[in-house]
Amino acid sequence: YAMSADELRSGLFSASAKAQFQLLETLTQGGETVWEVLMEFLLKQQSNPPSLINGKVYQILYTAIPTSEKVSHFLKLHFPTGIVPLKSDTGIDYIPLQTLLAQQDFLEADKLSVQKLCELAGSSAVQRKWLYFSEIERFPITDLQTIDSLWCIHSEGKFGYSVQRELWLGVNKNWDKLWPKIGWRTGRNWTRYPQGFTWDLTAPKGHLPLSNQLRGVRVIEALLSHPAWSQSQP
Ligand code: UYC
Repeated sequence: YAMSADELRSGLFSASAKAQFQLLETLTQGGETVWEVLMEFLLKQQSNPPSLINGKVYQILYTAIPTSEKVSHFLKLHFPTGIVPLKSDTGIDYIPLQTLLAQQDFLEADKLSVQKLCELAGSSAVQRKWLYFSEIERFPITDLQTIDSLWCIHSEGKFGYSVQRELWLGVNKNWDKLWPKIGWRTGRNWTRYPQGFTWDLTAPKGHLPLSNQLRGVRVIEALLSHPAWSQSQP
C-alpha cells in the first residue's frame, strides 16, 4: 500500500505531532511527489520555531539531495544552514556541526561538540582539549541552546544535553542509575570509547553527546545543571 500525496498532505497538515511522526515512519519510499509535499510542509513551517517533526521532514529531504535536483535546490535556497537558528553570543560558527548532524555523522558531531564547548571556555581549554567544571557555569545560554537544539532536532528528540538532563532528574540525579540507562555502563563495565558506543539512532535515549568521566562527574553535573535548560530564550 502506497500512500497518495493527498493522504500525506492532509495527514501532515492536520494530524497531532505523534500521528505526524507515525505518518513519516510509514513513508517507505520517497519520490518526487512525496518530496514535493514535504517541501511544501517545511516552507509553511518556516516562521515557527524548529520542532521534532520539522527535523524529521528536513532529514528525509536532506537524504534525498543526491537523488533530486529539486530538493537540493530547495534546501540550498530556503534552508541553507538547516532549520535550527544558529545563534551564538560568542561569534562561533555552528554550520559545521549542523552539517555533520544533518549527515547523521554522530561520531564526528560528538567530537566537534566537545571542541565547541572548549571554544566557549576559551583558548586554554581549546589547547587542553577538555573542560574544568568551573568554566561551564560561564557558558552563554544562547550557545548551549543552539548546540543542544541541533542534537535534538537532528535525532528525533533522542540526543542532546537537555534530554540527558531530563533523564538525570528522572533518576533523582543518581549517576549510577543514569549510566546504564543511557548506555554508558553495563554492570561493572564502562562503555569503551569509541567502538563501544552506538553512533546512530538505534542508541538508547540520551546516549549522545558523550562526556568523558575520566576526571569525574563534576563537568557533566555542571553541564546538566546549567540555566540553559530551565530558561527559555526571549
Ligand atoms: N568514555 O568510558 N576515556 C574518551 C567516555 C571514562 C578513557 C573520549 C564515556 C571511564 C581514557 C570520550 C564513557 C574510563 C581515554 C570518552 C567512557 C575512561 C578516554 C575522547 C562512559 C575508564 C583516552 C575525548 C562513562 C574506566 C583519553 C577525551 C585520555 C577518552 C567518553 C577512560 C568522548 C562517555 C571512567 C583513558 N572517553 N573514561 O576526553 O584522556 O579524551 O587519556 O569515562
